[in-house]
Amino acid sequence: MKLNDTIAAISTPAGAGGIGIIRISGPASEEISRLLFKSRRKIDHFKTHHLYHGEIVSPEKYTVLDEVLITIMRKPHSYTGEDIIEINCHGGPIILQAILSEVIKAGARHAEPGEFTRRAFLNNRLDLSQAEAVSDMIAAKTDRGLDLAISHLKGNLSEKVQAFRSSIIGILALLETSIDFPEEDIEIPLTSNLAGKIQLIIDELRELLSTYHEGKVYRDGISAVIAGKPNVGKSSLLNRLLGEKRVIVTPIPGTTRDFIEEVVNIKGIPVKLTDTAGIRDAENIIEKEGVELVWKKLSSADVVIIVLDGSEKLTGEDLEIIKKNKSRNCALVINKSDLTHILTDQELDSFLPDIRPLWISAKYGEGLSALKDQIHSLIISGTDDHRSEIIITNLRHNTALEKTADLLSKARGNVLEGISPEFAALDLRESLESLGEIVGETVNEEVLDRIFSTFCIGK
Ligand SMILES: Nc1nc2c(ncn2[C@@H]2O[C@H](COP(=O)(O)OP(=O)(O)OP(=O)(O)O)[C@@H](O)[C@H]2O)c(=O)[nH]1
Ligand SMILES: [Mg+2]
Repeated sequence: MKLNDTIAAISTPAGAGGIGIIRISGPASEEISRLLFKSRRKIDHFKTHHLYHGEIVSPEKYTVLDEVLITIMRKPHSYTGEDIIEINCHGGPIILQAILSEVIKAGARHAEPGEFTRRAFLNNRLDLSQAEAVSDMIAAKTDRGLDLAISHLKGNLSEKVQAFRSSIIGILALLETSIDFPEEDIEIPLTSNLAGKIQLIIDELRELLSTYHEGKVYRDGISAVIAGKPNVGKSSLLNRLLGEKRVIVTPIPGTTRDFIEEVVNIKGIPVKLTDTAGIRDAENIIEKEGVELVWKKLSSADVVIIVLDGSEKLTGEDLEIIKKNKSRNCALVINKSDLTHILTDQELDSFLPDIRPLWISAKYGEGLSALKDQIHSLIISGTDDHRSEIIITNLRHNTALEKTADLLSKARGNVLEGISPEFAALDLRESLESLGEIVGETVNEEVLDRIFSTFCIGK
């Protein structure tokens, strides 16, 4: 990938909006703007990081394309570390495209996905874990997911990684002294002391690694499937959790045929909630097919929400659904609590002794917060709920930290066995490399391509 040319892209989302932004980065940014931007003052006299009013004019046709505001952010104090021009124009797709094509004609090239951030990384404006946090911030599905991304962008994870690195370098220095001057009388800490120091780092790494489950849940979310016989109120429950009338609800059993999926925010967790067709002995081929699909869907769900109708007696269908899901991560909901209670908790106790049923009314919105609490605790157990700021959310980071911890364990083993210190030193050096992968000091082009290709264009 070329780094010395000038790139441009529309940085605002597709579609119409009040304002649209075109971003240009690279050495020719100012030259391109000089060609297209007309105002009373000369661009050369513009102060960096100030907004100026003017017009974008097509140099070939001498026509005004739009009235705009532009900002020059001169290097090195810009997002990419290069000269950046941002054109704030009216947010119509035709206007934006017309201005972008003039910018391209004037010498820029279309930016690839994530290329602005890639340049920021290559120019040391941020490290790789911070660059990934930029993408996570944009993709965040809940406020909690956003908080975690911001913490990474602020460099909290990078700082922690650097702290691990300096501890390892300290140990490595001790080992290397004994390798370099074996005959000299240099005091090397006792083997057990050295092993103890390595163990401390391993313990800290393992603690950080234990946050990954939670981090992944808040960043990527989980899937929950609502299941039950027809007419118990599954669709009503989805609508209620979503806060809008998304699914058709009628008193006719068999109303829902296909899966309906929506993401809802349950206590900071993005939950992909699926409403399903009611499970029953299907009468026709369409329904049979639908029910088959429900069983399949249930087998891959992170959480199953079993819904029963509290105003009716338990049926064979209810029992079949309970039986097939009781060993899974499930919540048991008794709906229609506003009607006369026919079902009792005691009755259910014999089938599901370990699960406390929750009475709700999907129709009137009763008992929903207890259900949300239960879904949250099914996913994140009490001990998992870390309040610390540093939480691992990214598989790549998790893998690198695991590898680091394994290499440190190997080094510790070698120290304890009294094997020549070269071996432990080698393991420690490899562990440093593995930590370096997180912040991007030891990654190759291929990894960078993979990471930045998931970004949006213009970021
Ligand atoms: N009284 C009362 N009625 C409810 C409640 N929840 C749902 N209903 C009613 O029960 C009927 C069925 O509701 P749905 O949400 O369509 O039930 P479903 O489980 O999706 O049904 P299928 O799609 O046919 O499997 C509708 O008439 C709802 O208004 C509730 O909490 N209380
Ligand atoms: Mg339904």
